[in-house]
Amino acid sequence: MEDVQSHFDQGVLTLTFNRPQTLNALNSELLNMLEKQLKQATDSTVRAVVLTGAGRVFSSGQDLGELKGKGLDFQVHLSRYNRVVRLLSTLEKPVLASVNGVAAGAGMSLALASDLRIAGASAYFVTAFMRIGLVPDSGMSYTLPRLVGEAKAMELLMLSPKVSAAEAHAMGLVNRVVPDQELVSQTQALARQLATGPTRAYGLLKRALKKSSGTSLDEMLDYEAILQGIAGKTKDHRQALQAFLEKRAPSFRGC
Ligand code: LHQ
Repeated sequence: MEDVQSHFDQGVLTLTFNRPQTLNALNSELLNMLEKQLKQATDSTVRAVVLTGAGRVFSSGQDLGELKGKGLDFQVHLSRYNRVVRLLSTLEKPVLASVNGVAAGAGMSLALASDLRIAGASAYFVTAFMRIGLVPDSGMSYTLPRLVGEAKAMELLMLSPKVSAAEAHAMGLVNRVVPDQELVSQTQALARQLATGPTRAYGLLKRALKKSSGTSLDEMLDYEAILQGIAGKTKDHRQALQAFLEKRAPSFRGC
């Protein structure tokens, strides 16, 4: 069985962490496979990506057995995580994390590096790093304060509490909470909605929001104008404009 299962349907690439015996703990093999599959997700037929976990959880984070067993080189290993996080962040199409059960440690980092998060009602998040005397990695010290603010991020990182799906929703950590039994269907429905959207514009939107966090309004106004120049030339924009004027629904092709 593959450590990351891949399923493609109607423009949606679903990547499922598949090591249920360790609660989908992330090890070198899984991360290498995830990196390879995310690189393939740049193909234009893929218009949305879903990350999720097989069995009862999303992911328990770094495989602690691997850390203990092999005396893993932290720097080499972290570069695997970092390549994956960079791919998630720069992939010019929506990435949706569908969180079942728990997302812990670097598993939570991957959920936070996605563009949107949908969670089952019984899911929870735990930063976990401090519980084993480590600092946040895989981008969490960047993504978490941006999502929940610095004070809350400090609390979640220092004290490592269990954060329920409802609490996560209230603090802006997840976008939607749905009944557990509807998580798969609602994830796929949202992913299909994204996969029929203006893919180029979504990609440019990702660039814009990423740029905005370290930029002044003045610089951002110029950058927005550059991106709009690109979006304004897409076929999707032109046909959506025409559709609006003709009072009919647009049909996005992703180009
Ligand atoms: C596991 C794991 C796991 C292996 C459960 N590994 N087996 C760090 C270092 C270096 C480089 C890169 O990045 C990082 C970042 C990190 O991710 S640090 C944080 C690592 N993760 C954790 O510390 C979480 C550890 N796990 C837990 O706290 C709990 O298992 C959670 C809260 C996830 C779930 O609790 P339960 O639902 O009560 O399940 P459980 O604890 O009974 O676990 C079930 C099985 O899964 C069990 O194995 P067993 O053979 O006894 O059934 C666990 O040993 C195994 N497992 N997490 N990360």
